[in-house]
Amino acid sequence: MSVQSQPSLSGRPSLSAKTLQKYLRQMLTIREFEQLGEREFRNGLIRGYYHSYAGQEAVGVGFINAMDLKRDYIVDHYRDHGHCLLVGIDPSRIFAELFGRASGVSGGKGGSMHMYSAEHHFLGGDGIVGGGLSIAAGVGMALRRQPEDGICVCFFGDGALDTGTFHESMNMASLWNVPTLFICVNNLYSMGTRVNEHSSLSQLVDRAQGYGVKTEQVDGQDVFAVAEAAERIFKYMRQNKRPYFVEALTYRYQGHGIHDKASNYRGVEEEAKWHGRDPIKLLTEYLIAEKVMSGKQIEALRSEVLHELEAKVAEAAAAPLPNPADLTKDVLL
Ligand SMILES: Cc1ncc(C[n+]2csc(CCOP(=O)(O)OP(=O)(O)O)c2C)c(N)n1
Ligand SMILES: [Mg+2]
Repeated sequence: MSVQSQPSLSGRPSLSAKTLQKYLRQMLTIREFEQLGEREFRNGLIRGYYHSYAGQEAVGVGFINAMDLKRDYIVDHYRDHGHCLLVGIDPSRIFAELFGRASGVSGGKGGSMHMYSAEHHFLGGDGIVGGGLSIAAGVGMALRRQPEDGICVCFFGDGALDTGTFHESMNMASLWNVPTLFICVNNLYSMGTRVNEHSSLSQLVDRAQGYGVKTEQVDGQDVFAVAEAAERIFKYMRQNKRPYFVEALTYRYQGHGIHDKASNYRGVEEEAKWHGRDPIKLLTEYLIAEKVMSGKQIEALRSEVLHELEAKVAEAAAAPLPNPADLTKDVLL
């Protein structure tokens, strides 16, 4: 499937105006959050790594809104800030984690890649490529033994398909009927390596099908398409208690991490093409065409979101650093 050949949203009327406005706010929040985060990295408030989710917002919005976070769980990879926002973690606690503050969601000891909130059923980002897959299979197995029909959702990149744990996890999840939804976020690159240079098969879904797992591709730029697929897949999984594999086709706007300019492995033409199908732009155009919101209202919403997030940055920056005495607390020794 070439998502770039589809110029506009698929436009399913099943989503109400209220839902679409909520999705727009969420996508704008993620986009603005990442821009503020990168700004604060450059200002020296954040050290280490920063992997932006900008460009990939519709994938998280479509899937996480379809989850029931009273009974479902997420296991994530390191590109995790947007997902933390979507499960309802206060942005000041996410910024505080990035700033290494005690009020951070992981007590300021995890940083960008290791956000964690059991309370929000968010079982962590992970700096190890593929590291979440077997954990997600295990969580799914535990959920299968409980009466609530819960599902574990695992997000990972195209690069994770090249790890051994991908094959082990798919095999056991299929064999033991584990209700884990494996979402491979194919943003075309694993660091600077293009997907056709690291995957022997051009269709990533084919790599999961070998384990007898149901698969599908979804246009990750189109929030309607993601939301529709998510609702249908969750229904199937709750009824059938089976794993599922989705390849979400999308693009990351920034380099792999904040230190990567991406200019040595991809061109401006490719970037421009994907920006032409930006998930926020597509939804915005749809809302204006359908007279759900005016351009002015959308700009006002963007400013409101930015204003709110700036206050969260200030709150996080004023928070204290962790107590050195807590250094080994929450650490398995
Ligand atoms: C096991 C392991 N091998 C290598 C790395 C180094 N590494 C960090 S990110 C990355 C690329 C992963 O790309 P992908 O899975 O496509 O995710 P994306 O960054 O595109 O979201 C690599 C190779 C690592 N962190 N862990
Ligand atoms: Mg990738």
